[in-house]
Amino acid sequence: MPIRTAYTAKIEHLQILDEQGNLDTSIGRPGDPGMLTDEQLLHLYVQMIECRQLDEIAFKLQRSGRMHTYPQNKGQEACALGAGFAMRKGIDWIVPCYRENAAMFMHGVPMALILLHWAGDERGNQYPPGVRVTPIAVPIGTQMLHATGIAWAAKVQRKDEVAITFFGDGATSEGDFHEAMNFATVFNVPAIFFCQNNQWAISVPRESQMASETIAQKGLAYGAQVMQVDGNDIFAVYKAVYDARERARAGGGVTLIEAITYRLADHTTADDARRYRDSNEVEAWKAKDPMIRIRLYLEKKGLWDSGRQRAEEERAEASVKQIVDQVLSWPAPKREEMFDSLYADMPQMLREQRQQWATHSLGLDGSQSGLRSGSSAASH
Ligand SMILES: Cc1ncc(C[n+]2csc(CCOP(=O)(O)OP(=O)(O)O)c2C)c(N)n1
Ligand SMILES: [Mg+2]
Repeated sequence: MPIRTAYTAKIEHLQILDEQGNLDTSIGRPGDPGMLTDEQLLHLYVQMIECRQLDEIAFKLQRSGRMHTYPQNKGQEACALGAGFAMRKGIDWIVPCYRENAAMFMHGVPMALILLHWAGDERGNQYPPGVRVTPIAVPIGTQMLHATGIAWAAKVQRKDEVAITFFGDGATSEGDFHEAMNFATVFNVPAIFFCQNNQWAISVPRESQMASETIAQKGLAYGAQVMQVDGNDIFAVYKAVYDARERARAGGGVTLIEAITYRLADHTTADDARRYRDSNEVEAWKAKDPMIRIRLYLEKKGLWDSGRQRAEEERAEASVKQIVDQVLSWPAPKREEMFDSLYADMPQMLREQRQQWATHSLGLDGSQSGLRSGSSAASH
Protein backbone atom coordinates (compact mmCIF):
# COMPACT_ATOMS: atom_id res chain seq x y z
CA MET A 1 0.00 0.00 0.00
CA PRO A 2 1.66 3.27 -1.06
CA ILE A 3 1.82 6.12 1.39
CA ARG A 4 -1.18 8.33 0.91
CA THR A 5 -2.02 11.72 2.35
CA ALA A 6 -4.31 11.30 5.32
CA TYR A 7 -4.93 14.96 5.95
CA THR A 8 -4.01 18.34 4.54
CA ALA A 9 -5.02 21.74 5.73
CA LYS A 10 -4.58 25.40 5.12
CA ILE A 11 -5.32 28.33 7.35
CA GLU A 12 -6.74 31.42 5.67
CA HIS A 13 -5.91 34.88 6.99
CA LEU A 14 -8.44 37.65 6.44
CA GLN A 15 -7.67 41.34 6.29
CA ILE A 16 -10.12 43.79 4.71
CA LEU A 17 -9.04 47.19 6.08
CA ASP A 18 -5.28 47.70 5.95
CA GLU A 19 -3.05 49.83 8.17
CA GLN A 20 -3.39 52.81 5.83
CA GLY A 21 -7.17 52.73 5.99
CA ASN A 22 -7.76 51.18 2.54
CA LEU A 23 -10.70 48.82 2.20
CA ASP A 24 -10.37 45.71 0.04
CA THR A 25 -13.72 45.60 -1.69
CA SER A 26 -12.98 42.29 -3.42
CA ILE A 27 -14.24 40.63 -0.22
CA GLY A 28 -17.46 42.62 -0.21
CA ARG A 29 -18.78 46.15 -0.30
CA PRO A 30 -20.05 48.09 2.71
CA GLY A 31 -23.56 46.86 3.44
CA ASP A 32 -23.14 43.41 1.88
CA PRO A 33 -23.88 40.57 4.33
CA GLY A 34 -21.05 40.54 6.87
CA MET A 35 -19.71 43.92 5.71
CA LEU A 36 -20.05 46.99 7.91
CA THR A 37 -21.70 50.11 6.53
CA ASP A 38 -20.13 53.54 7.03
CA GLU A 39 -22.86 54.39 9.49
CA GLN A 40 -22.16 51.27 11.54
CA LEU A 41 -18.45 51.97 11.43
CA LEU A 42 -18.95 55.50 12.75
CA HIS A 43 -21.08 54.12 15.56
CA LEU A 44 -18.38 51.56 16.45
CA TYR A 45 -15.57 54.09 16.24
CA VAL A 46 -17.30 56.35 18.77
CA GLN A 47 -17.59 53.36 21.11
CA MET A 48 -13.91 52.65 20.62
CA ILE A 49 -13.08 56.19 21.70
CA GLU A 50 -15.17 55.68 24.82
CA CYS A 51 -13.39 52.42 25.66
CA ARG A 52 -9.99 54.10 25.35
CA GLN A 53 -11.14 56.83 27.68
CA LEU A 54 -12.33 54.24 30.17
CA ASP A 55 -8.91 52.54 30.03
CA GLU A 56 -7.12 55.79 30.79
CA ILE A 57 -9.44 56.78 33.59
CA ALA A 58 -9.44 53.29 35.14
CA PHE A 59 -5.63 53.33 35.05
CA LYS A 60 -5.58 56.61 36.98
CA LEU A 61 -8.15 55.30 39.45
CA GLN A 62 -5.93 52.32 40.16
CA ARG A 63 -2.84 54.48 40.52
CA SER A 64 -4.65 56.71 42.99
CA GLY A 65 -5.76 53.73 45.08
CA ARG A 66 -9.44 53.81 44.18
CA MET A 67 -9.46 50.64 42.12
CA HIS A 68 -7.68 47.29 42.36
CA THR A 69 -5.97 45.65 39.41
CA TYR A 70 -7.34 46.66 36.00
CA PRO A 71 -6.50 45.04 32.63
CA GLN A 72 -6.41 47.63 29.88
CA ASN A 73 -8.06 46.73 26.56
CA LYS A 74 -5.92 49.19 24.60
CA GLY A 75 -5.01 47.95 21.13
CA GLN A 76 -7.49 45.07 21.12
CA GLU A 77 -10.76 46.98 20.84
CA ALA A 78 -11.47 45.93 17.25
CA CYS A 79 -11.75 42.34 18.47
CA ALA A 80 -14.37 42.90 21.14
CA LEU A 81 -16.26 45.53 19.17
CA GLY A 82 -16.31 43.75 15.82
CA ALA A 83 -17.15 40.38 17.33
CA GLY A 84 -19.70 41.79 19.75
CA PHE A 85 -21.44 43.69 16.97
CA ALA A 86 -21.79 40.51 14.92
CA MET A 87 -23.74 38.82 17.72
CA ARG A 88 -27.45 39.51 18.27
CA LYS A 89 -28.12 41.48 21.45
CA GLY A 90 -30.48 39.70 23.84
CA ILE A 91 -30.41 36.50 21.75
CA ASP A 92 -26.81 35.31 21.46
CA TRP A 93 -24.46 34.86 24.40
CA ILE A 94 -21.24 36.73 25.14
CA VAL A 95 -18.89 34.70 27.33
CA PRO A 96 -15.96 37.00 28.03
CA CYS A 97 -12.54 36.77 29.55
CA TYR A 98 -11.41 40.19 30.88
CA ARG A 99 -10.42 42.34 27.89
CA GLU A 100 -13.78 42.64 26.17
CA ASN A 101 -15.30 45.78 27.70
CA ALA A 102 -16.63 46.96 24.36
CA ALA A 103 -18.59 43.76 23.68
CA MET A 104 -19.97 43.70 27.20
CA PHE A 105 -21.22 47.30 27.02
CA MET A 106 -22.75 46.70 23.61
CA HIS A 107 -24.69 43.74 24.97
CA GLY A 108 -26.12 45.66 27.90
CA VAL A 109 -23.61 45.51 30.78
CA PRO A 110 -23.51 48.98 32.37
CA MET A 111 -20.01 50.50 32.56
CA ALA A 112 -20.60 51.22 36.25
CA LEU A 113 -20.70 47.48 36.95
CA ILE A 114 -17.38 46.87 35.23
CA LEU A 115 -15.81 49.57 37.39
CA LEU A 116 -17.36 48.02 40.50
CA HIS A 117 -16.04 44.59 39.53
CA TRP A 118 -12.46 45.81 39.28
CA ALA A 119 -12.89 47.65 42.55
CA GLY A 120 -13.49 44.22 44.10
CA ASP A 121 -17.22 44.72 44.60
CA GLU A 122 -19.28 41.60 43.91
CA ARG A 123 -22.28 43.73 42.88
CA GLY A 124 -20.30 44.46 39.74
CA ASN A 125 -21.12 40.95 38.52
CA GLN A 126 -24.87 41.25 38.90
CA TYR A 127 -26.06 42.25 35.45
CA PRO A 128 -29.54 43.53 34.64
CA PRO A 129 -32.14 40.88 33.67
CA GLY A 130 -32.08 39.88 30.02
CA VAL A 131 -28.38 40.67 29.55
CA ARG A 132 -26.82 37.67 27.86
CA VAL A 133 -23.30 38.19 29.07
CA THR A 134 -21.57 36.00 31.65
CA PRO A 135 -19.36 37.64 34.30
CA ILE A 136 -15.72 38.50 33.67
CA ALA A 137 -13.60 35.35 33.99
CA VAL A 138 -10.16 35.86 35.49
CA PRO A 139 -9.31 32.16 36.02
CA ILE A 140 -7.79 31.51 32.63
CA GLY A 141 -9.80 29.27 30.36
CA THR A 142 -12.79 28.45 32.55
CA GLN A 143 -15.24 30.50 30.51
CA MET A 144 -14.71 28.41 27.36
CA LEU A 145 -16.38 25.46 29.07
CA HIS A 146 -19.28 27.69 30.05
CA ALA A 147 -19.72 28.73 26.43
CA THR A 148 -19.77 25.12 25.31
CA GLY A 149 -22.42 24.36 27.94
CA ILE A 150 -24.54 27.36 26.98
CA ALA A 151 -24.37 26.43 23.29
CA TRP A 152 -25.16 22.81 24.05
CA ALA A 153 -28.22 23.89 26.06
CA ALA A 154 -29.38 26.02 23.12
CA LYS A 155 -29.03 23.04 20.82
CA VAL A 156 -30.85 20.62 23.14
CA GLN A 157 -33.65 23.14 23.66
CA ARG A 158 -33.79 23.90 19.93
CA LYS A 159 -33.25 27.61 20.51
CA ASP A 160 -31.83 29.88 17.86
CA GLU A 161 -28.93 31.11 20.01
CA VAL A 162 -25.17 31.17 19.49
CA ALA A 163 -22.50 31.56 22.16
CA ILE A 164 -19.20 33.31 21.56
CA THR A 165 -16.35 33.02 24.02
CA PHE A 166 -13.24 35.17 24.18
CA PHE A 167 -9.84 34.06 25.43
CA GLY A 168 -6.16 34.78 24.95
CA ASP A 169 -3.30 32.96 23.27
CA GLY A 170 -2.10 31.77 26.68
CA ALA A 171 -5.49 30.23 27.41
CA THR A 172 -5.05 27.78 24.53
CA SER A 173 -2.31 26.10 26.60
CA GLU A 174 -4.88 25.27 29.28
CA GLY A 175 -6.72 21.96 29.44
CA ASP A 176 -10.01 23.83 29.55
CA PHE A 177 -9.52 25.00 25.97
CA HIS A 178 -9.07 21.45 24.71
CA GLU A 179 -11.97 20.04 26.69
CA ALA A 180 -14.28 22.83 25.62
CA MET A 181 -13.30 22.52 21.95
CA ASN A 182 -13.56 18.75 21.95
CA PHE A 183 -16.97 18.65 23.57
CA ALA A 184 -18.27 21.51 21.43
CA THR A 185 -17.22 19.92 18.15
CA VAL A 186 -18.28 16.37 19.07
CA PHE A 187 -21.74 17.66 19.99
CA ASN A 188 -21.70 20.12 17.10
CA VAL A 189 -22.96 23.00 19.23
CA PRO A 190 -23.51 26.59 18.03
CA ALA A 191 -20.35 28.08 19.57
CA ILE A 192 -17.67 30.46 18.39
CA PHE A 193 -14.24 30.36 20.01
CA PHE A 194 -12.60 33.75 19.58
CA CYS A 195 -8.92 33.82 20.47
CA GLN A 196 -7.33 37.22 20.95
CA ASN A 197 -3.77 36.33 20.10
CA ASN A 198 -2.10 39.43 21.53
CA GLN A 199 1.34 37.75 21.38
CA TRP A 200 1.86 37.67 25.15
CA ALA A 201 0.55 35.83 28.20
CA ILE A 202 1.69 38.33 30.80
CA SER A 203 5.49 38.10 30.29
CA VAL A 204 5.55 34.87 28.26
CA PRO A 205 5.78 35.40 24.49
CA ARG A 206 3.65 33.18 22.29
CA GLU A 207 6.67 31.36 20.81
CA SER A 208 7.82 30.28 24.27
CA GLN A 209 4.59 28.62 25.22
CA MET A 210 3.50 26.78 22.07
CA ALA A 211 5.28 25.12 19.19
CA SER A 212 2.36 25.40 16.78
CA GLU A 213 2.75 28.07 14.14
CA THR A 214 -0.82 29.30 14.47
CA ILE A 215 -3.53 28.98 17.07
CA ALA A 216 -6.16 28.44 14.38
CA GLN A 217 -4.64 25.06 13.54
CA LYS A 218 -5.45 23.82 17.02
CA GLY A 219 -9.12 24.01 16.01
CA LEU A 220 -8.49 21.74 13.02
CA ALA A 221 -7.44 18.99 15.42
CA TYR A 222 -10.95 19.05 16.84
CA GLY A 223 -12.77 19.29 13.53
CA ALA A 224 -13.81 22.93 13.91
CA GLN A 225 -14.01 25.46 11.10
CA VAL A 226 -11.05 27.78 11.51
CA MET A 227 -10.05 31.23 10.36
CA GLN A 228 -7.24 33.63 11.16
CA VAL A 229 -8.04 37.32 10.96
CA ASP A 230 -6.25 40.60 11.40
CA GLY A 231 -7.61 41.38 14.85
CA ASN A 232 -6.87 45.08 14.46
CA ASP A 233 -9.15 45.23 11.42
CA ILE A 234 -12.71 45.61 12.58
CA PHE A 235 -14.09 44.72 9.12
CA ALA A 236 -12.29 41.36 9.14
CA VAL A 237 -13.30 40.58 12.71
CA TYR A 238 -16.94 41.45 12.04
CA LYS A 239 -17.07 39.40 8.85
CA ALA A 240 -15.41 36.32 10.35
CA VAL A 241 -17.74 36.32 13.36
CA TYR A 242 -20.82 37.12 11.28
CA ASP A 243 -20.07 34.17 8.97
CA ALA A 244 -19.36 31.89 11.93
CA ARG A 245 -22.61 32.94 13.59
CA GLU A 246 -24.66 32.23 10.47
CA ARG A 247 -22.94 28.88 10.05
CA ALA A 248 -23.64 27.96 13.67
CA ARG A 249 -27.31 28.92 13.31
CA ALA A 250 -27.58 26.70 10.25
CA GLY A 251 -26.28 23.71 12.22
CA GLY A 252 -22.70 24.07 10.97
CA GLY A 253 -21.27 23.91 14.48
CA VAL A 254 -18.11 25.36 15.89
CA THR A 255 -15.68 27.94 14.52
CA LEU A 256 -12.34 28.86 16.03
CA ILE A 257 -11.22 32.35 15.04
CA GLU A 258 -7.66 33.42 15.77
CA ALA A 259 -7.43 37.21 15.80
CA ILE A 260 -3.90 38.55 15.47
CA THR A 261 -3.65 41.59 17.69
CA TYR A 262 -1.41 43.19 20.30
CA ARG A 263 -1.73 44.32 23.88
CA LEU A 264 -0.51 47.91 23.70
CA ALA A 265 -0.59 48.38 27.49
CA ASP A 266 0.86 46.42 30.39
CA HIS A 267 -0.82 43.09 31.14
CA THR A 268 -2.65 44.76 34.01
CA THR A 269 -1.96 47.70 36.28
CA ALA A 270 0.05 45.24 38.44
CA ASP A 271 2.55 44.72 35.62
CA ASP A 272 5.41 46.65 34.02
CA ALA A 273 5.86 45.31 30.49
CA ARG A 274 8.99 47.39 29.90
CA ARG A 275 10.82 44.76 31.92
CA TYR A 276 10.27 42.08 29.31
CA ARG A 277 9.11 43.67 26.02
CA ASP A 278 11.28 45.29 23.40
CA SER A 279 10.17 48.88 22.84
CA ASN A 280 10.73 48.49 19.06
CA GLU A 281 8.12 45.74 19.02
CA VAL A 282 5.63 47.93 20.86
CA GLU A 283 6.29 50.86 18.51
CA ALA A 284 5.76 48.65 15.45
CA TRP A 285 2.39 47.53 16.77
CA LYS A 286 1.35 51.08 17.67
CA ALA A 287 1.35 51.79 13.93
CA LYS A 288 -1.18 48.97 13.51
CA ASP A 289 -3.53 50.38 16.17
CA PRO A 290 -7.12 49.53 15.17
CA MET A 291 -8.26 53.10 15.83
CA ILE A 292 -5.75 54.68 13.45
CA ARG A 293 -6.90 52.73 10.42
CA ILE A 294 -10.61 53.34 11.03
CA ARG A 295 -9.94 57.01 11.42
CA LEU A 296 -7.90 57.10 8.20
CA TYR A 297 -10.69 55.31 6.35
CA LEU A 298 -13.37 57.66 7.68
CA GLU A 299 -11.27 60.74 6.97
CA LYS A 300 -10.66 59.66 3.38
CA LYS A 301 -14.41 59.42 2.96
CA GLY A 302 -14.92 62.85 4.49
CA LEU A 303 -16.81 61.38 7.43
CA TRP A 304 -14.35 62.42 10.15
CA ASP A 305 -11.89 65.17 11.01
CA SER A 306 -9.75 66.35 13.92
CA GLY A 307 -12.51 68.62 15.23
CA ARG A 308 -14.92 65.70 15.50
CA GLN A 309 -12.19 63.58 17.07
CA ARG A 310 -11.56 66.18 19.77
CA ALA A 311 -15.27 66.62 20.41
CA GLU A 312 -15.87 62.88 20.76
CA GLU A 313 -12.89 62.44 23.07
CA GLU A 314 -14.16 65.24 25.30
CA ARG A 315 -17.67 63.82 25.29
CA ALA A 316 -16.39 60.32 26.11
CA GLU A 317 -14.15 61.60 28.90
CA ALA A 318 -17.04 63.51 30.49
CA SER A 319 -19.37 60.55 30.19
CA VAL A 320 -16.89 58.08 31.74
CA LYS A 321 -16.08 60.53 34.56
CA GLN A 322 -19.76 60.92 35.32
CA ILE A 323 -20.10 57.14 35.66
CA VAL A 324 -16.98 57.00 37.85
CA ASP A 325 -18.45 59.66 40.17
CA GLN A 326 -21.65 57.69 40.37
CA VAL A 327 -19.76 54.49 41.28
CA LEU A 328 -17.55 56.20 43.86
CA SER A 329 -20.60 57.59 45.61
CA TRP A 330 -22.32 54.19 46.01
CA PRO A 331 -22.40 52.95 49.60
CA ALA A 332 -19.75 50.28 50.23
CA PRO A 333 -21.04 46.72 50.42
CA LYS A 334 -21.35 45.06 53.82
CA ARG A 335 -18.46 42.66 54.21
CA GLU A 336 -20.70 39.64 54.88
CA GLU A 337 -22.17 40.12 51.40
CA MET A 338 -19.11 38.38 49.99
CA PHE A 339 -20.81 35.10 50.88
CA ASP A 340 -23.99 35.86 48.98
CA SER A 341 -23.01 35.19 45.38
CA LEU A 342 -21.33 31.84 45.84
CA TYR A 343 -24.22 29.39 46.07
CA ALA A 344 -27.89 29.38 45.12
CA ASP A 345 -28.47 27.53 48.42
CA MET A 346 -25.85 28.52 50.93
CA PRO A 347 -24.45 25.56 52.92
CA GLN A 348 -25.02 25.68 56.67
CA MET A 349 -21.31 26.18 57.39
CA LEU A 350 -21.21 29.33 55.27
CA ARG A 351 -24.46 30.58 56.76
CA GLU A 352 -22.79 30.41 60.15
CA GLN A 353 -19.68 32.15 58.91
CA ARG A 354 -21.78 34.87 57.33
CA GLN A 355 -23.56 35.38 60.60
CA GLN A 356 -20.25 35.64 62.44
CA TRP A 357 -18.94 38.22 60.01
CA ALA A 358 -22.12 40.22 60.30
CA THR A 359 -22.15 40.30 64.07
CA HIS A 360 -18.51 40.17 65.15
CA SER A 361 -15.28 41.87 64.24
CA LEU A 362 -12.79 39.35 62.95
CA GLY A 363 -10.22 38.66 65.62
CA LEU A 364 -12.31 40.07 68.43
CA ASP A 365 -14.70 37.14 68.47
CA GLY A 366 -13.52 34.64 71.09
CA SER A 367 -14.77 31.67 69.07
CA GLN A 368 -12.35 32.50 66.26
CA SER A 369 -8.68 31.80 65.90
CA GLY A 370 -6.45 33.52 68.41
CA LEU A 371 -3.96 34.26 65.64
CA ARG A 372 -5.57 37.59 64.93
CA SER A 373 -6.24 40.08 67.63
CA GLY A 374 -6.43 43.79 68.06
CA SER A 375 -8.43 46.44 66.38
CA SER A 376 -6.41 46.59 63.14
CA ALA A 377 -7.71 43.17 62.02
CA ALA A 378 -11.22 44.34 62.70
CA SER A 379 -11.10 47.27 60.35
CA HIS A 380 -12.40 46.82 56.81
C1 LIG B 1 -5.94 29.22 35.84
C2 LIG B 1 -5.09 30.46 35.90
N1 LIG B 1 -3.74 30.33 35.87
C3 LIG B 1 -2.96 31.44 35.93
C4 LIG B 1 -3.52 32.68 36.04
C5 LIG B 1 -2.65 33.93 36.09
N2 LIG B 1 -2.79 34.65 34.82
C6 LIG B 1 -3.58 35.72 34.70
S1 LIG B 1 -3.58 36.33 33.16
C7 LIG B 1 -2.51 35.16 32.62
C8 LIG B 1 -2.03 35.14 31.19
C9 LIG B 1 -3.14 34.96 30.22
O1 LIG B 1 -2.65 35.14 28.92
P1 LIG B 1 -3.60 35.12 27.68
O2 LIG B 1 -4.51 33.95 27.78
O3 LIG B 1 -2.76 35.23 26.49
O4 LIG B 1 -4.53 36.41 27.88
P2 LIG B 1 -4.14 37.96 27.80
O5 LIG B 1 -3.98 38.44 29.21
O6 LIG B 1 -2.90 38.10 27.01
O7 LIG B 1 -5.31 38.64 27.16
C10 LIG B 1 -2.15 34.30 33.65
C11 LIG B 1 -1.21 33.18 33.52
C12 LIG B 1 -4.94 32.77 36.08
N3 LIG B 1 -5.57 33.93 36.15
N4 LIG B 1 -5.69 31.64 36.00
MG1 LIG C 1 -2.26 36.94 25.39
